Amino acid sequence: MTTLTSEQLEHLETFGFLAVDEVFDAGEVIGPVIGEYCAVLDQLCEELVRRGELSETYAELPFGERVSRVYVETQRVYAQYFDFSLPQKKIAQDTPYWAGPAVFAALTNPQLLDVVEQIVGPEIYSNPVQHVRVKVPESIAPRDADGNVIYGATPWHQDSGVVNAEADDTEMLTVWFPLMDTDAENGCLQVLPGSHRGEVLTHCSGVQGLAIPGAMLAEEQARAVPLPAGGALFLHRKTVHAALPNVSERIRWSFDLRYQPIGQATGRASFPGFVARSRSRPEAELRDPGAWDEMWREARDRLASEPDPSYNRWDADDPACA
Ligand SMILES: O=C(O)CCC(=O)C(=O)O
Ligand SMILES: [Fe+2]
Repeated sequence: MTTLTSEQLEHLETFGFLAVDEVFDAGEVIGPVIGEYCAVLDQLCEELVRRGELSETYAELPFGERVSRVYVETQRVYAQYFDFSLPQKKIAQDTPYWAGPAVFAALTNPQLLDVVEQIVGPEIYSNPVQHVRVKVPESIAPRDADGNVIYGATPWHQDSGVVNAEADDTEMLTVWFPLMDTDAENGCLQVLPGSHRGEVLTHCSGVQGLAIPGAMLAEEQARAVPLPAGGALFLHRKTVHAALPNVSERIRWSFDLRYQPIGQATGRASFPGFVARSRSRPEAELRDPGAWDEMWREARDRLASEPDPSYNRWDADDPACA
């Protein structure tokens, strides 16, 4: 078990982030996840070929090259096919998502939860704000009419800013980890050390989602956080962070998960979270990956017939966004 030192816990407390190079066994956790996503991509390719949108399935290529070929040939991004969360808007009965057993095993990995427990405490809830992010190199990435990469570098934001204000006091911990070694070239995260001590800042809608205006940030203080596969970055909910662009020749692939003490608001009440670990009531822990998938299916069915929830508390015409 990785035991965090008091220096590491102090670092998190003081700077709002902590990078740990060895959290879990990369082969044990990431291998099956990659295997599962290869099957998801396989399905996607078959579907696109059937619909006449892709010339061939590229079945012989490894995941990264295959997904890149699909994005380049179709000039589209299929992020939602891989994600284990639903979009914030326009959810339909057939909105794709992937909540498979290897992904569930990663979310509930005991080595990962051992570290989370040292920060969040022994009663751990898996917050439903969680994503897999596959980013193809910016040099070949599909772009919108204005030339912006469609699924590019995540802009500066706080994770508190992308959930409802009801979760402002929730002790939500973000756990970001790469499925491959990441560095400044292939688009690792960057943080503003100590920014978690401030308020929840104004977030404005932009091409890549909600973003804090540059004028509110001391960007020159940014610290890139490279990480090997098997390592993780832990972030306070108010730590300002962003991703660097993927200027490498390969994909950049990561998970971002959030955990919090059981019983606190998640900030996205219409999405399903679950008890990942409970030392006081172990029988409350969710252990069945099929049940987790079912929870997402039910949420999708329900949300498909309901108005879109809103997770953005700021006005588009907020003067800070002008
Ligand atoms: O991986 C990214 O590009 C962004 C991740 C992020 O913002 C997060 O983990 O909270
Ligand atoms: Fe984030």
